[in-house]
Parts: sequence; C-alpha cells; structure tokens
Amino acid sequence: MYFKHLVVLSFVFAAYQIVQITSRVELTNLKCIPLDKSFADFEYCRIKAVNRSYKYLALKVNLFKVPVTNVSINVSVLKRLNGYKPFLYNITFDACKFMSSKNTNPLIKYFYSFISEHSNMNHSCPYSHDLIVDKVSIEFLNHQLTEVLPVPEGDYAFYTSWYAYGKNRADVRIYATIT
Ligand SMILES: *[C@@H]1O[C@H](CO)[C@@H](O)[C@H](O)[C@H]1NC(C)=O
Ligand SMILES: *[C@@H]1O[C@H](CO)[C@@H](O)[C@H](O)[C@H]1NC(C)=O
Ligand SMILES: *[C@@H]1O[C@H](CO)[C@@H](O)[C@H](O)[C@H]1NC(C)=O
Ligand SMILES: *[C@@H]1O[C@H](CO)[C@@H](O)[C@H](O)[C@H]1NC(C)=O
Ligand SMILES: CC(=O)N[C@H]1CO[C@H](CO)[C@@H](O)[C@@H]1O
Repeated sequence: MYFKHLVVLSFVFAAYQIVQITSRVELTNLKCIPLDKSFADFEYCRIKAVNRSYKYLALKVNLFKVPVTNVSINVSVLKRLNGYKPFLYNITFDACKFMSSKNTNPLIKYFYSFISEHSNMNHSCPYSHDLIVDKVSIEFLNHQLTEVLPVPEGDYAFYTSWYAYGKNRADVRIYATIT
C-alpha cells in the first residue's frame, strides 16, 4: 500500500518535472515586411530550428541610406480571440532618445531587454551598419515571458513598426503561443 503510494507520488513528481522543463513558449511564425526597399530590406528573417529543443529567431536588415539618425518604433501586443485583438500594450517611442538615455519607461526597457544582448542595435544612434537580431532562443523568451513578467496563456502577436525620419520603413511581426 505504502509502496503503491510512493510509486504514484514519484510518477506525479516526475510529470511535474517534465512540465517544469518543457518550454511554455512556442514561436509559431515570424513575418518581416519591408515597406520601403530603397531604404531598408531584409537579408533574412527566420525561426531557426537547430534541433527539437533549440530554436531561435534571427533576422538581418540591410540599410541603404546610412547613417540613420532618426528612429522611432511602435510596439503593440495582440492576443487572438476572434482574430488578433489589441492586448494591453501599444507604445510608440523615439528609439534614438531611448538608446542615449536607457532609463526611461519600464515597459520600453522590458521590450528592449528581449534584444539588448542579441542585437548589434544595442548602441546609441546613428546606425551606419546592417542590423542583426540573432539567437533569441525559445529558452530566453520563455524566461522573459513567464518569469520576468508572467503573461497569461494564449496565442499572441507582437507587432513592431520601424520608422525612420517619420516614415514607416519596415514591420516585424512575431507570433507565439504561450501554454
Ligand atoms: C541542441 O542544439 C544545441 C546547440 O547546438 C545543443 O547545445 C543541445 O545540446 C542540442 N540538444 C539536443 C537535444 O540535441
Ligand atoms: C496602436 O495605437 C495606434 C494609435 O492609437 C493605432 O493607430 C494602432 O492601430 C494601434 N495598434 C494596434 C495593433 O492596435
Ligand atoms: C550588444 O550585443 C552583443 C551581441 O550582439 C553583446 O555581445 C553585447 O554584450 C551587447 N552589449 C550591450 C551593451 O548590451
Ligand atoms: C524625426 O523625423 C521626423 C520626421 O522628419 C520629425 O518629425 C522628428 O522631429 C524627428 N525626430 C528627431 C528627434 O529629430
Ligand atoms: C500605429 C502607430 O502608433 N504609429 C505611430 C508609430 O510611431 C510613429 C513615430 O512616432 C508615429 O508617427 C505613428 O503614428
């Protein structure tokens, strides 16, 4: 009797551990939309699967009118209900101003933390080189989305619009499921 309980208990414990280590975030899609190819275009834009457990997001933008000294970004989060609907966050900010003085809005800082260690954009303006975001792994996203600032489960879209000199030059949309 005691043994049986122990077996059940250790099974539950093992299952719990599996749940613990299983990724809660799944990247489902990545869309890079150039809106002015004379200004900027994407060299690549993909979710790379190295193996079953190691997937990451990578993109590279070629800039054709350098140096770029005026950048602003809109970030909005959408959640799928009947189609994607705005969810909590929709923020616009001057990226050059943010990069020169990093301690502004905590929400912008949170969004920035997703790429700060994974991109060569992590310096102040101007930008005179191609922009790379590389190896933003599921594991890292998982940590950011479930531990740093817990997000309820669901299907999400993360829309970003990139403006230079007041003109929307490109959009990047990331789709993820949180379970
Ligand atoms: C998946 O690839 C990563 C990076 O190369 C490696 O560290 C990890 O051990 C691999 N995992 C499996 C299960 O093969
Ligand atoms: C974010 O807000 C702007 C300005 O209010 C609006 O035009 C835009 O559609 C919003 N974005 C989303 C995804 O809801
Ligand atoms: C900038 O990103 C690179 C990787 O692209 C990283 O090695 C470096 O530590 C980052 N620097 C800062 C200041 O975050
Ligand atoms: C960036 O360019 C836009 C459009 O020309 C302008 O309205 C805005 O004031 C500029 N921002 C800065 C910080 O110069
Ligand atoms: C959709 C949206 O909010 N667009 C804004 C993004 O940021 C630029 C630059 O600040 C604004 O001009 C847009 O209206």
